[in-house]
Amino acid sequence: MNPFQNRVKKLFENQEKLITKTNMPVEESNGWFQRYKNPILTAAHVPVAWRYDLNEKTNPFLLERIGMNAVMNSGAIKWHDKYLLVGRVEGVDRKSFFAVAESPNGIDHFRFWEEPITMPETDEPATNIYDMRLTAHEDGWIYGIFCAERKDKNNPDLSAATASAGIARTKDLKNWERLPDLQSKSQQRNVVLHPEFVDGKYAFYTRPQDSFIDAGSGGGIGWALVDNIEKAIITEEKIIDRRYYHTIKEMKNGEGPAPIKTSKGWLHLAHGVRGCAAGLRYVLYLYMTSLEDPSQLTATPGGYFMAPQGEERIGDVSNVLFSNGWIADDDGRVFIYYASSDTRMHVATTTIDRLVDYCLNTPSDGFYSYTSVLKIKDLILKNKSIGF
Ligand code: M1P
Repeated sequence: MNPFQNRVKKLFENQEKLITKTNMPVEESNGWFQRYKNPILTAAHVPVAWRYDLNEKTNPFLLERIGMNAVMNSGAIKWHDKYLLVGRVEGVDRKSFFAVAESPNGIDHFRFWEEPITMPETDEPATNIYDMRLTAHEDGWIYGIFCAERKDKNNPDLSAATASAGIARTKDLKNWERLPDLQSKSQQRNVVLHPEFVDGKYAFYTRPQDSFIDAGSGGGIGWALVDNIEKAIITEEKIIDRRYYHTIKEMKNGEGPAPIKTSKGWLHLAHGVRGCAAGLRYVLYLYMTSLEDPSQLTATPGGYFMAPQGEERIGDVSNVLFSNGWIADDDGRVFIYYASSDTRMHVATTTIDRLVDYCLNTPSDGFYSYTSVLKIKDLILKNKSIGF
């Protein structure tokens, strides 16, 4: 074996070591979920053959030809007994694309499929596509709803962009049919398709926003019914999960993955954003809605469910947790797939029962320090009454 071949061998061996590393739970104290030690997908997990020209004649220095920057915000689905993530892979050129990674247990051994997804374009190609939410809809298709970003042609500012919801569907996660983007009066990001028809229509969780970055007057997570998914147009949109002053979602919020149906209602995971001296802080929170009317809130536990911790706090966009994928397994376990600081993917595990209990029994935000103290005193009293 010549030195070039040796180095190629090493590249594959190192990656194999990374992919096959066993992931161990780390100690947690609040009972809500279980974090794991290792990130499950990173730029280093992206297949060697996507990055290197492995021919000694054309790449004698064995340089990486196509650099990868991050694997983050991934959609998730259980498919033929495997745990699949549709990762947002971001190259060093700042462009994101989608690629499926598969694990036998949902916790480690995530390996990318042979090729990234070739997402068909609409008539107006998007500059960047990212953050796919997967929905196995009762109409029989698996939908991927994602952000399609384009240069704002009406704004001379070089950085001005528009965000809209791209829609595509598949039966095998390999071949995708692209449908026209969701039409809406405002820009949209973090749009999610509800898994069931509501009043015979497709139902979307939306996130109207004034501009590419600012939610502005878009009051929170919205809800809209659409007649035809092949030409999805929002005519009416109502806000179902508002933003409030001095809460974890004061600046912005957005639906995470498609909600999970439980006997107690629809379980939702979302992200909330607040401003602070260090910039924006993204955390994850939960809420529930009614089975009869999924647009009606039934439980709004106050505060965050998960916040960036330790090394999760550092990355390309620091102080961010973001989730657009979770899997509810048949045995009641839930795998929460979340990205930290727009850089890497992690998993946390929990159960439906724990999440529902959390939602129904965690006090809502009372909006004042005074009400927070009252809630603590209530709990102290309750504990005193049983001798603690
Ligand atoms: O950088 C943090 C996140 O910012 C955006 O989310 P939102 O629209 O709620 O602000 C998205 O671009 C997301 O991809 C990113 O992780």
